[in-house]
Amino acid sequence: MKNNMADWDIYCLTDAGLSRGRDTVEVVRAMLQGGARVIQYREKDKKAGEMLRECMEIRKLTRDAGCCFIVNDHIDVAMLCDADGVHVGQEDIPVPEVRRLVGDGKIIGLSTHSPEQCCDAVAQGADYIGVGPVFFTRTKKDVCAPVGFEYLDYVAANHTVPFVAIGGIKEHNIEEVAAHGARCCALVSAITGADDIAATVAGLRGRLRSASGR
Ligand code: TZP
Ligand code: MG
Repeated sequence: MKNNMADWDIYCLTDAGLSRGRDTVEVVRAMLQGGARVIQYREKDKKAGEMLRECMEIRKLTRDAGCCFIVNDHIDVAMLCDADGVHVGQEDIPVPEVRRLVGDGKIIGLSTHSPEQCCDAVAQGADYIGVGPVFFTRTKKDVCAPVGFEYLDYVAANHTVPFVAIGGIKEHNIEEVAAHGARCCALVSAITGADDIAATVAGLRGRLRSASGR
């Protein structure tokens, strides 16, 4: 059965390059200590063998914690470790082809940046969409210009597909993002680069949940 996306709040992503030298599996352990309900493995500079090894370990940890586990880009790694789903971008394997590979039981997330991409994502059967970058970010290479709140407002007002706001979200602006309808926010650098990752995730969850009345 697909993971309960209604339960998602802070969507945590890994990024070894922004983790201040800390091991990715240890970073995930801290995210789980902070109460993460969904974690995405997103490593752009690792070899497939290392990714698979780390994902197998993360799968065990997330399963024990009842946390959803999503793998970015690598459908083969996602399937081999029995992740709950896979996340792709506009230039990756298209959603219908990903679906053929992973089946109906897995979650497929798609990054979107415009109303047209949102409509396409829904039509193609994405289970959730990424909406962003809301703010400027240095984390993603080849990132498009920030979409601001305009696109976020559009998705919140016009669609029922679950969505995750992303891009430049920090402790100081997460309540504003929630006020624009985001029940789930994805953060990379604000979490992986934090002194105390567990406390940061717990604090962000509290802020987001109370700002969105949960
Ligand atoms: N997709 C759109 S922006 C982004 C991704 C993966 C990076 C967000 O990182 P940060 O550090 O939370 O701004
Ligand atoms: Mg991708």
